[in-house]
Amino acid sequence: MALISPSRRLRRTPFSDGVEAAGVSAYTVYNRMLLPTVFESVEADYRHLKDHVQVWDVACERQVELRGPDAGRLMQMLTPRDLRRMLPGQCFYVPIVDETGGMLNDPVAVKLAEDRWWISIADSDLLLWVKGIANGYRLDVLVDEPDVSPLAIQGPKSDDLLARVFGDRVRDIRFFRFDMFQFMGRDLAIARSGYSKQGGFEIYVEGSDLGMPLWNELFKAGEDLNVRAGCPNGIERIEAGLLSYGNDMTDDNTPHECGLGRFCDTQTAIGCIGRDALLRVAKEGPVQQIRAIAIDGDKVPRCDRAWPLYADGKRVGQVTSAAWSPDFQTNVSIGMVRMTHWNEGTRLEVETQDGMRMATVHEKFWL
Ligand code: THG
Repeated sequence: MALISPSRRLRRTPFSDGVEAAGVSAYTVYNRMLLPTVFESVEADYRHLKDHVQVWDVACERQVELRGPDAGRLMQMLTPRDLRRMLPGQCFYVPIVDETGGMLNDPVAVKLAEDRWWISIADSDLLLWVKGIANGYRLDVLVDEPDVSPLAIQGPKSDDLLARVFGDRVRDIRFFRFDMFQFMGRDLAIARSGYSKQGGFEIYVEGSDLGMPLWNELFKAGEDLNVRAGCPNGIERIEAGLLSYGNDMTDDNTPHECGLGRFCDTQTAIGCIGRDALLRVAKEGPVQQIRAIAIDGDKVPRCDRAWPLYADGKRVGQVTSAAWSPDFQTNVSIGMVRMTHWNEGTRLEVETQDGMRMATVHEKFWL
């Protein structure tokens, strides 16, 4: 593919200067912002992520802030996950659905206070939907995109790196919880979360002016830990079964089709806009679902389009993300498979742009 032309519509991040100095070699566009995808090579980045520690510019995970007395009510209107027991200091992975039960986004909800939430969004224009709901229902809440840019620290040495910059208290942060820490006299939320299964944190950097000072401090502190700039890794996230909105699912899919039923409490999520629709589809159960799919043969080409899945020449689904896994010595992939063919061990054919391959359906992901 040719290069993408930079312009004001394609936003840089507070860390872009650091990302460029670190030798980024490819970007994608996410929420109209730059998201690095490769530094050395996807395979070399993968090895380093699993063995050391990386700093990821994930500023493109923009925040939709809800502020005011109706913030909690609005948040519950957006998701079928029951939020009544969620406390300030917690993060929840929440499917967001429309009135048909279709997925609009799969963000992390961050509860800062009863009347203040951040929705850390995947790649879709959720701000517009949320503003529309808030205004349409005349809710007493302010909805906007604050100057907050997540910086992820991921990999087995994440605790050691962050403890050097923020103190040993970071080691006490529990999974999907956050606590407040100071940097240059300013308060930052740091959560134990992130788009990998290698462990780590996400720093919600509030104020673009802190971006490069924090970036530089992390690299100085982590020199002997072999810290590097990294990014969500296309191999590791497939091994882990971490879904990519717009790739692995769209607004045509329900959370149940996406395997996100464990994040839905549709019976008790009173107020959720998609509740009635989801109660109807949940009664029948989904007729297709996300699966891990191992693809035979050597390294597959880039999965830049949906690859049809066939059984006996009939279409039974599609693969939407795929990569060669050095650790598992197979091509790992994520697909949506019809009920008739979604059981463990089912053999299928997948049509890549370079031809047909045999593949095996799995009921569990690799990590
Ligand atoms: N962190 C933050 N914002 C984000 C992402 C993130 N916004 C965009 C995108 N990633 C949203 N998608 C996901 C997908 C998976 C997870 C988080 C965000 C995730 N899932 C774990 C899992 O499925 O194993 C844990 C879920 C749980 O147990 O609650 O972490 O990464 N800030």
